[in-house]
Amino acid sequence: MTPGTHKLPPLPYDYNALEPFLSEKLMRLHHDKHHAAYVEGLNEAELALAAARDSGDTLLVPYWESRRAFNEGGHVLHSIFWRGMTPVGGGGEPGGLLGALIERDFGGYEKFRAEFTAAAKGVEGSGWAMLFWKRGMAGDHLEIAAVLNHENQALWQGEVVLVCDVWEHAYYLDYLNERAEWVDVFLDNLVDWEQAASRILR
Ligand code: MN3
Repeated sequence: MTPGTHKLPPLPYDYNALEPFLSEKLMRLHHDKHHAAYVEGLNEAELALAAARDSGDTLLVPYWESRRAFNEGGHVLHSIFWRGMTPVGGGGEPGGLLGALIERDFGGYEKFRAEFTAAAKGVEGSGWAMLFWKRGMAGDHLEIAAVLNHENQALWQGEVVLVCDVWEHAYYLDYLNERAEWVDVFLDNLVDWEQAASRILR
């Protein structure tokens, strides 16, 4: 991909499609301002990084690499986050293969739910609760991580299955400071488990 040419993808549903759980006002702000800022920041960082490399400015290279990682993480995770929610029939306990894997790797949906919620609450400041599919010598399996900011990618070597945004901009307008209430609503009413499962099976 040519550096500096990332574009903000549209939401996969209308801005008001997730009401009453997420308001149109919050969705417009979150997508059109916050996600857009990460796309802009990623493009800026890619161009500046290329320029710094061309000019041989070795002091600036790590700075722009760090800016790129932050903004790329934001762009990628928001893209997964939007697709991981559905206006119709979202949330609750998944069936199928993902349901079976949650049973195998967490000992059941309720235990998964408690662990995911704890990760979301445990993020200090801004970040994400993440369910990811880890491939490794111990065998492929599901894991949960509390991700600070966006870019701590070392944590989730593997495929991101589901993310819940717990930056304040993701819920404050509708839930004020009640992050736990937002995470409950996300899990009980919004998660698109079919979409999440497809991220493992593809
Ligand atoms: Mn966000």
